[in-house]
Amino acid sequence: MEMTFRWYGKDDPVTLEKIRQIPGVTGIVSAIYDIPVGEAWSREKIAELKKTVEDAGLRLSVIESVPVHEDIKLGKPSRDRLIENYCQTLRNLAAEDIRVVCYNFMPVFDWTRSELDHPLPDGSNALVYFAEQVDKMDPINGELSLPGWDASYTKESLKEVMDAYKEITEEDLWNNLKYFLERVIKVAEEVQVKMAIHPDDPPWPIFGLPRIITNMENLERFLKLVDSPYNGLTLCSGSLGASADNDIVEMVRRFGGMGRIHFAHCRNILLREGDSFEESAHLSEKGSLDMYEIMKAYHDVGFDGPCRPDHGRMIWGEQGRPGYGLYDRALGAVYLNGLWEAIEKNEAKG
Ligand code: DNO
Repeated sequence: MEMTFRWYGKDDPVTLEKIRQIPGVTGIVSAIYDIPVGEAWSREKIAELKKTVEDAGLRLSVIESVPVHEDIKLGKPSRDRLIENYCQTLRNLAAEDIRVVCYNFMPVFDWTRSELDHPLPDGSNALVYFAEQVDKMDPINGELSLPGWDASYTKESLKEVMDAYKEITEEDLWNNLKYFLERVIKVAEEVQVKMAIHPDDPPWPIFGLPRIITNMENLERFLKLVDSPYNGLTLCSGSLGASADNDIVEMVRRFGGMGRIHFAHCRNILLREGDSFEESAHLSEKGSLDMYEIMKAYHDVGFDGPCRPDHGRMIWGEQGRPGYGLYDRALGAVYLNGLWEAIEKNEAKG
């Protein structure tokens, strides 16, 4: 297992120099943020990102994300050209020896929360999803803009794309995903880049938009759409864990055992009544997930891919990108590495 950390590029207040000082973190998870969604990433830009990371003494381990254009998810005629661009990006990433790509297939909105700085009793702030607040949210006219959301939409273009989804059923989305995978995975195999879909967060439909990468059964279905080792998962414990019906340990054992988890997102969440949750600290006792059992499952299946902590709280007065400050994620990385060391040493003793 390689411990990694997400870095949002040169504008990220959490610099590579700081990340390098977190004990046990060797890999960087990043992306190119100034290329419009749908265009191919040039080899030069990829090489530049890689060099920046390597000059700081770290390794560019994963691209998160190469975003999928909405026209592909909607199955529009323009998708063929956009998929070809996507494939070209994969070829260029492979040419720079980048081997894992994370992406998602959530219509319009990436991960969604109702509040970004909800105060917790210990004085820290956390991201929360309170269903009754989300139900009242108006994504088109509302004020909330989440760090994972595409900021390039105008009100009009957002309305247009949301309207386009009114015609799209879950089955249509499955078909469009299959169409995408049938083309992209062929190239991923050729150039040996592991594709790792990120589950939907939260794992249920929001704002009337369909969501399909949500549970065990659907993950099975996803992996069968194109049954290739290059068609794999980013197993995000927090995203899937937001539904109490999802057993993360079982998922890690099942899909990790098949060699289909290419990237592990390990974070804890505290479930509340009625499809609501808080993003707690990583420590098992602070949330609803047993992080020890999750790491043990990764260890048992022989997982040797990249892993990262995720969505830290804001602690010690830190200001910054919600979920992506330095301190709490660093604590998360060190904690996960601590669990891993203990598990490894225990196993070695027999
Ligand atoms: C949230 C992240 C997601 C993830 C994308 C992958 O913090 O896990 O934004 O990067 O869904 O495409």
